[in-house]
Amino acid sequence: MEDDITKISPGFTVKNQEPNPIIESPIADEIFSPTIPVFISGSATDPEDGLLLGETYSWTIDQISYPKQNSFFVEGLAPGNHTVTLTVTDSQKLSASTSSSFTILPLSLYMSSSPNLDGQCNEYASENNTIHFNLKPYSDDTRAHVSLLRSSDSLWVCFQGLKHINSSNVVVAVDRDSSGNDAQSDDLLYALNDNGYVSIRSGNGAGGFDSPPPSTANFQSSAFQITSTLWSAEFKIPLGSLLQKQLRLLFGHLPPITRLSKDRVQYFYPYNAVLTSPKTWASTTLI
Ligand SMILES: [Ca+2]
Ligand SMILES: [Ca+2]
Ligand SMILES: [Ca+2]
Repeated sequence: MEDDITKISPGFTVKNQEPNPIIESPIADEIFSPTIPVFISGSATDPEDGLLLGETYSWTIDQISYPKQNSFFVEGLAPGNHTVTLTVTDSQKLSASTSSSFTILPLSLYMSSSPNLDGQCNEYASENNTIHFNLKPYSDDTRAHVSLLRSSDSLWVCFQGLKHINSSNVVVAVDRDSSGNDAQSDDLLYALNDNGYVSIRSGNGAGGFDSPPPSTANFQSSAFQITSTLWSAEFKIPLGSLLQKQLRLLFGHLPPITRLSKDRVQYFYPYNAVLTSPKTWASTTLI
């Protein structure tokens, strides 16, 4: 197809030029607190089209896709380094990309007094050193809320707003030495079932959590019925000699195993964590 310019200048071809995407937020190597949503924003111009709108934007963070828009907030990213990529496409289907890296700081747990192990989370609100975050949203976009603190010998985790899902498990996984790609024998999965059943499993070193726990794996938990559809749960996990150490932690609400499938939804923090892969969990510093 000929356009006006090629009619005026025979033999001269106007080549479509690629668009120019810019990531405006985060700025390069920006550092974020772990429990605050990260603002992602970009813009793009094109020599032929001018300003490009958000529907031509394609975002990924660590290869995971996000909505086609100019800006959005992202929650539940794991502590560590991340890469955000913006790809924009002009009206002639020519694309260009740009990337930026940013860092989420580890969870930092300062010493606190012990709460009451009663399945309720109200006393966490008045404790300065509590860390608060959400699990990945349920399908109706509500989300369970997690409060976390530590005392001299224990890690305390309180889950609020848990949906009743028959035979589901509320879990905390602890990688005590922050090592290894697969869950190892010293990596423990603490679980409280919707029916009140408590279990502890350790990693088998080959991608599973099916080994019995060590005899030292003391664990206490308590559940509380808030309404007919919501409950809360509180965990007391012994820290042993882990003062001043790095851990990796995973928090989640898992639908029953009978619903296991390729597209099984798991409500984790970090949102995209993998149960059997501690390197995807939340790096945590005990201070
Ligand atoms: Ca163009
Ligand atoms: Ca309590
Ligand atoms: Ca480990």
